[in-house]
Amino acid sequence: MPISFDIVTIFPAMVEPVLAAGILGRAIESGTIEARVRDLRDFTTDRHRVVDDVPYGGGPGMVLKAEPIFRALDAIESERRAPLTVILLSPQGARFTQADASRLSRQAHLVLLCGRYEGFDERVRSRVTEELSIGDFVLTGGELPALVVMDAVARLVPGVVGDEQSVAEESFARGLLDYPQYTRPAELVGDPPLRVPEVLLSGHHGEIRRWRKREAIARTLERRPDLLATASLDDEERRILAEMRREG
Ligand code: 9WO
Repeated sequence: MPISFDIVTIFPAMVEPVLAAGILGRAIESGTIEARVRDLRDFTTDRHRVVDDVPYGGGPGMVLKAEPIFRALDAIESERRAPLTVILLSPQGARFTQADASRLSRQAHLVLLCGRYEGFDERVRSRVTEELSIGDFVLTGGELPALVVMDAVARLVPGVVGDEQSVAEESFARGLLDYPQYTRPAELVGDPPLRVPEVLLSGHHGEIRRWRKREAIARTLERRPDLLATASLDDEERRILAEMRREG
């Protein structure tokens, strides 16, 4: 059974082209994943298809009404005939991490709920399974974060990314930053010329493997030392890290 996503939004046009392009687009086309975009206005009952209203207590801006969202969730639930996992994207959510992506990629179905304006009627949260944030900033809506979460989850589903090994071995899966990568040509002309590190041209696979480990660990130590607390390192990597720490 392919993993399936329902994205609830008042701007389907913001979401649809992203689902048509690239690796996600190919995975949807081939049926490896399923995605449906639900226009929240289709779940209103008034002539003007109103989804927002003024905040109780006064104040600036508009708040997304609860009933259209409840009707959208009821419709999805009836189709699925199962309780829903509903993810709300907001700056108030828990920080979304690779571990969340991995956990969510094992679910059969996810609803991604995109907000707009100054927020949701708080009662919407009674139907929300988890609230996620992709970072400490405010956007104009939850659509881009929903696509970020979907992209990170979908690429972990078997068959979506061609090379399973690259997904399994990528740095973040193990809690390290990537090692530097190069492709042809071996030298870019200029002053100074920019050369690919000699070891990568050497054909010594053992040395290349160790160089990449050293580079990944050095970068992580330099830029994201917090990751090292939870990284899953092998014996050789632990030795390299200990040595780098000793030598400062
Ligand atoms: C806007 C605003 C303006 C004045 C006073 C208070 C305010 N709060 C907001 C606000 O948080 N608007 C949100 C816009 C409502 C929910 C959807 N929006 C959103 C989601 N912006 N940023 C996100 C988001 C989601 C996940 N990760 C990072 C950001």
